[in-house]
Amino acid sequence: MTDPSVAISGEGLLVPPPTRNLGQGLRNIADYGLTVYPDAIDADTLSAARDALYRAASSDAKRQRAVKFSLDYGEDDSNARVWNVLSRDPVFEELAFSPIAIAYVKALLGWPALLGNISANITGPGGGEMQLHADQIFVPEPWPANPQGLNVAWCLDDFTDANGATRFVPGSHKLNRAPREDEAGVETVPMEAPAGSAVIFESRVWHKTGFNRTADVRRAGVFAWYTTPIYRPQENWFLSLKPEVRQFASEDALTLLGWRSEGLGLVNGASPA
Ligand SMILES: O=C(O)CCC(=O)C(=O)O
Repeated sequence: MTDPSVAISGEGLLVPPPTRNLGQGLRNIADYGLTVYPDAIDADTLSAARDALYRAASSDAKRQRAVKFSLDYGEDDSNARVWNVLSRDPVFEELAFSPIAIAYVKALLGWPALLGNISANITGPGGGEMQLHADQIFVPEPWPANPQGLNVAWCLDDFTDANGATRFVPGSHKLNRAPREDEAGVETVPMEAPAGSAVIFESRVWHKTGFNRTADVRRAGVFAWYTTPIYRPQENWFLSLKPEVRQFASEDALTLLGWRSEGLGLVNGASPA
């Protein structure tokens, strides 16, 4: 089966309506691979996170530390990625350790789980799209029957078709494999969502950053990536995290960062204290 739009549901590329209900959100993820949680952050947090992110991106650019991404995550002058936002401003702790995100992580992945990475993608005018992918590309195929990770995308700007909203192949998680090279061009649908929404998607659903076709609109999204605890986090928190984050972290946050654990990541056979 090479055409996921046929494999999925026969209904075309539909996305589920937004919901704040966890049960409905989990059903959406089971059916479509994704769900949208509207108004997931209050206006003050949204504005603080947006300011902090654009400040960090501009500081990176001034210091020639900007990280670009596009098709191959490399060669695009308009799009920018900001890694490890947890160490850039305390407001990002509210996203990484948000009760909404943690509820989905516990329900979908179980507990303990790990925060693999939290970074931001800013699309810029004319910015290219990313390669179609599933997030658990590091899991050898055949994949287990359950998702090994979960992504919570925090929309800090409105995500629109024109400004490069993340594009999905809804239902593609049911194929339980990564897209093949000859499937890079399959039909996708933009997940349009107002600023302040969280787009929550499981690790097997195919997706990519969309083209930014605007003349002057940027699109900032913070992507918090969580996995079951058998995977090494993408970010090496023990080396990269600002000490203050750990110092004031909740027990759930310490678990997500690997400073509390069960079974793996122990110190002398026990969870780090
Ligand atoms: O920027 C986006 O919309 C998607 C980002 C993504 O899929 C990634 O960074 O792996």
